[in-house]
This record gives sequence, C-alpha cells and structure tokens, in this order.
Amino acid sequence: MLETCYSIRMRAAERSPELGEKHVSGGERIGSKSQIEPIVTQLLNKASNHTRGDADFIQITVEKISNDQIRYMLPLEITTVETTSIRKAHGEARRILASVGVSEHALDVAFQLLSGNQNLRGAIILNSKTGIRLDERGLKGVRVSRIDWQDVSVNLNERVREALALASKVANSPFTIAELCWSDDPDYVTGYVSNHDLGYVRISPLKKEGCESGGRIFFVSDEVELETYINYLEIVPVLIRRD
Ligand code: WAQ
Ligand code: MG
Ligand code: MG
Ligand code: MG
Repeated sequence: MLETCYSIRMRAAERSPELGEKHVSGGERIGSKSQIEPIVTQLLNKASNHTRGDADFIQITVEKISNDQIRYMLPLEITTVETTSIRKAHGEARRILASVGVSEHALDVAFQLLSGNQNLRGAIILNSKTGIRLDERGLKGVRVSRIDWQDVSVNLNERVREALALASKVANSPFTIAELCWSDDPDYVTGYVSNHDLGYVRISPLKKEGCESGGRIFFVSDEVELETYINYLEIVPVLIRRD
C-alpha cells in the first residue's frame, strides 16, 4: 500500500518598481509525509537563490492528495537540437511545431507572447489553428501542479527533471497539440518543443543571455474542453515513472 501523498507548491515574488509584483520562481512537487520537510527545504532554496531576483514574498502550500487519484506515466524521450543563432533556433522550433499542425499565425502569436513577456507565472493556452488565447488568467496563466517523479533519483539535473515531468504531463492530455517553452531566467537560453509524437525536443539558444522573457505556450485542438483541461493540468496528480 502507498503512503498518503502531499502536493507541495512554492511561489516566490519580488516587489518591483516597474512590474509591481515580479514573479521570481515557482515549484511543484509530490511527496509522502516524511518527504515534506526535505521538499520544503529544496523549494525554499530554489526560491532564495534565484537569478530573477531577491524574493520579498515566498509562499509554500502543502495539501494532502488522494492516492487513488494519482496517474502514472512515462517521460517523453529527450532529443537535443543545437543551432548557432537565436534566429535558427526559432526557425527549427517553428518548423517542428508546424509539422504537428500548429498554424503559422498561432506560431507568430506564441513567439510574440514569449518574447514580450517578462513576468508570466504560468502557461498560456492557445488554439493551435486560430492563435486565440483561451485561458483568461492574464499574467498568472495556468500553472501545472501536482507533478513529480515517482523516484527523484533520476539521472537529470533539477531544471531538466522538472521541465521533462511537466512536459510529459501536458503531452498526456488528448487536447494538447504541442508545447513551446523557454525559461524566464536570464542565465538559461535552452528551451523545448514537445508533444506525444515528437517527444521532448530541447532547442538552443531560444533567447539572448541576460534576457528575462520567457514562458510556456500550450497549443490545443478545437475539441478542447477548457475546464477539463485546466483541471487536469492544475489538479490531477501525476507521477512520472522511469519504466
Ligand atoms: N506550469 C505552467 N507554466 C509554468 C510552470 C508550471 N508549473 N512553471 C513554469 N512555467 C512557465 C512560467 O511562465 C515561467 O515563467 C516559464 O514557464 C519558465 O519557467 O534544458 O527552466 O522554470 O531541457 O524558468 C526548459 C529547458 C527550461 C530545460 C524551462 O522554465 C532543458 C525553465 P522556468
Ligand atoms: Mg520551473
Ligand atoms: Mg530586490
Ligand atoms: Mg523561471
């Protein structure tokens, strides 16, 4: 029998003269009772030593979840594309996303949103054909939560481990056409495109070193049931298993 599990979430923000509340960092984990303390410590460290700023506000939320709601899934396969310029990397990402049905217009909208946003806390949901934004969350976006590895000793660094788990959860919804992501952290220029058929395709460099723009776009099909989709992303607990 499984032990009771807990969802442990963190968000950190800084007071900024230009942006008001500036998003610094977020994190979402799942653990048993005895793992709460080390996970809280890890999330506090993540919030406190961040290249986006010095947090003025850190919130940690711990919630019990029902084990019978946990879904188990495999991680997407990782591949890596390295290019010699941001222009080429964007071209590669666009070509791959177009090949799975994202329209040129939706791609224009997506790249504009990620290039122009320096303070996005969650993901933006876009119709993959029309490029129309479907969530009404503004800068908050939709935060994928209740996601972790079943066994965190997986041989990947923290950033890739988190991103791969998130992308695998997102790709597992029948409404997801694809995802585009790059970090809002100024020191991290690798991003990815992903879906169930493509796997997790890392692409570099998607932005200039030092730049704080970034975020996530979930491209969805016309059939999307938005409430069901957002509930899946935010609430349904998912553990990624290695095999
Ligand atoms: N749910 C939805 N959107 C999120 C979440 C989440 N749980 N976490 C982050 N985002 C959005 C939000 O808009 C952030 O500003 C943006 O994504 C970037 O988050 O080398 O580090 O955590 O394979 O800065 C990808 C490549 C790294 C890793 C992505 O993103 C690799 C990264 P960050
Ligand atoms: Mg993250
Ligand atoms: Mg400060
Ligand atoms: Mg970040």
